[in-house]
Amino acid sequence: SGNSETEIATEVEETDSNYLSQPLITDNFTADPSAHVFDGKIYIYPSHDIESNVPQDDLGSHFNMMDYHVYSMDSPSATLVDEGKVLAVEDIPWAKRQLWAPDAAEKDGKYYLYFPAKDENDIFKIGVAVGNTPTGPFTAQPEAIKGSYSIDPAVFEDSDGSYYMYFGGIWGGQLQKYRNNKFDDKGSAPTDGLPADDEPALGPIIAKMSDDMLEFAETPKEIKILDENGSPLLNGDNARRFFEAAWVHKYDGKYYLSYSTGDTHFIAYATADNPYGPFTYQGVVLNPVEGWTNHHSIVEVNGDWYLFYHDTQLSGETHLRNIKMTKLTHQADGTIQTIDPNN
Ligand code: FUB
Repeated sequence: SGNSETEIATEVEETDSNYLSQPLITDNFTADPSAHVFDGKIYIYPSHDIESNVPQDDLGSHFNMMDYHVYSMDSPSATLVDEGKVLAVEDIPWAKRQLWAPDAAEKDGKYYLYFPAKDENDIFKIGVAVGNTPTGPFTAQPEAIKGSYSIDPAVFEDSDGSYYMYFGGIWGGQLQKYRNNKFDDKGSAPTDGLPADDEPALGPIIAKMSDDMLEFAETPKEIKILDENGSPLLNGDNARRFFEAAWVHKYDGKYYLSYSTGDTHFIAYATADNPYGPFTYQGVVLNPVEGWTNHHSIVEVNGDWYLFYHDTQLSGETHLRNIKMTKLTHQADGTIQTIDPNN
């Protein structure tokens, strides 16, 4: 097991017709791509996967990442440029390990890189690092964001100039250990702390950001995801309930919350008429990809919409992923056309 990074490029075929699209990066393993258009250019903020020989478990300990690179693209068909390493775990005073899925936001000419990491007690929190350009360098704040917990921050800029962070993920992401923003460790098995299967599932968490983008401006709230009858999705409904990887985009005045269903491996989505929801489940954006995790972003570039996602085409190893992109279609009735990663 364990391809070294130098071996990757020689192993990838030019194209492989078993896949809908090909890896964007072949000299590093990358995952969880958060894409944005800043100043007319595409920037991608992915996780940087590495082989650190930590054994696999249900808490994702094998996802033992140490730094972030930023990538840019002049247009959707351009070659990706590696802008280099922009933040490393040793530069984050409060963080000890596991730099998981990041996101970035721009406000008033400053750039904010948001990231989850475990602290010295192995508790996930969310941090922010600040830069003057989309490619950094980024300087981490000395402490994690006050009141933050769990993983997978996604910061959405609404049309009125408000910014909201969506975050959270169950099992390895530790969300099941919290209720009402309070930590209550219910045991060490991965699923300890989850609701019963006939109880409402845990939802992602939302908090409006402060004007300086460094803090939450309000007490974080849990988002409800409802089924077609207006009832909350249940914890046992693991083909539809939220697991991790929240992302929000706005299309035609509607808010689209997309997320991974984790152990059933879909990117699902739900819609609402305001950023807080409740959201109503609509269907599947992306069918399961190769590898356990499924994690994406959705972004508009010059009027066209794109899905950025990952799979494990280059390595065949669940923790050594490669990012990809493909077009996404909003249909006339507001639904998203389901994407199949394998043709
Ligand atoms: O990349 C590490 C973790 O795996 C992410 O934070 C999750 O969303 C999953 O993709």
